[in-house]
Amino acid sequence: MSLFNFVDLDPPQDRFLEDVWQGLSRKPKTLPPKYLYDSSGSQLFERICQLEEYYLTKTEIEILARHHKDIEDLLEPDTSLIEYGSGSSVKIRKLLDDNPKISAYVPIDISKQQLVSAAREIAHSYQNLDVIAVCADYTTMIRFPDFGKIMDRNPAIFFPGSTLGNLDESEARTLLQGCRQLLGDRGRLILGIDLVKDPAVLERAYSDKKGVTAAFNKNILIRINRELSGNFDLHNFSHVARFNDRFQRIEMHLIAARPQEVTIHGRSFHFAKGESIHTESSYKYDLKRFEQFILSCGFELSAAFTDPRRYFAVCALKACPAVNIKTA
Ligand code: AVI
Repeated sequence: MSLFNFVDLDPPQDRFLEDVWQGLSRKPKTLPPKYLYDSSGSQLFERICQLEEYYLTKTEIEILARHHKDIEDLLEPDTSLIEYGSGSSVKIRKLLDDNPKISAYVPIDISKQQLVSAAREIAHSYQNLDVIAVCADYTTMIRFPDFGKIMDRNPAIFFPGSTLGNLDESEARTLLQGCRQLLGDRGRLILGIDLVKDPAVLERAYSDKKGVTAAFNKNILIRINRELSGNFDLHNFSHVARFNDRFQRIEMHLIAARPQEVTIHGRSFHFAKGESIHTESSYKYDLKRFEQFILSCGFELSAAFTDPRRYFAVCALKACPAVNIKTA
């Protein structure tokens, strides 16, 4: 009989108002990208993943489908597969299908409802698999709960979707070093990353013809108006996505069309004409540099699986000794 368990680590609540006030007081103005994902934002993101221009999701799924046996070969028998930011647990099926090495699946997500329903569906589809759903913020996790003896098996983390790319270098390093500490010396990490390519392809992917990405970006202003008594006029802001060559990242901005004052929970912010709010960065990687970067986090690259256009890579990482890394 397989095990189903739900563990609530009670992730800390967001500080939405403080973060918005702080970001809009900065020069240049910013808003933390995590606030793009309320329920409307998450639905808009699902629609982005279906867009013709947004190649990331489709390409990653194709790579997982084509290379699932190669990935299985890199895992140890009796693996606990831990997924960071599991959401609807769609991609994981490509790894779980026909894979006798995985004996437990541990989805981790901050959104309790979606986590539990997706985990139940997985448990239903894979009857011999132990499923331990953990409600937590994976960016701050320092240990795994001991249910199902997750760490007595061979642990591997699955972190798909190029979500790592939404972190800047120091945040990405902290996250990977955290994975390394959690996994210990025998850990594996399977990571999806988006690769550097023609900026025109990137800008199209983040500025689609139907305007879904623009709606996704502007939704953060709607959310501020609704939840924080804001009075943003959406007609006064436009969505812009541009490639920043120096930092090798796509940036999403909301640009003020005219000078204006906006009030949020009684506090006023001035916008000059053309002033931007930087809402998200999405870093694009070069495989050679990525290999160097992960070494400094205690991982070496075992394999990188890419698509024929070399747009995206699913990387298999293995723990190795690293300078300045504390091991578990
Ligand atoms: C979730 N993340 C990997 C997406 C990305 O491509 O950076 C978020 C996104 N922003 C605009 N389109 C998609």
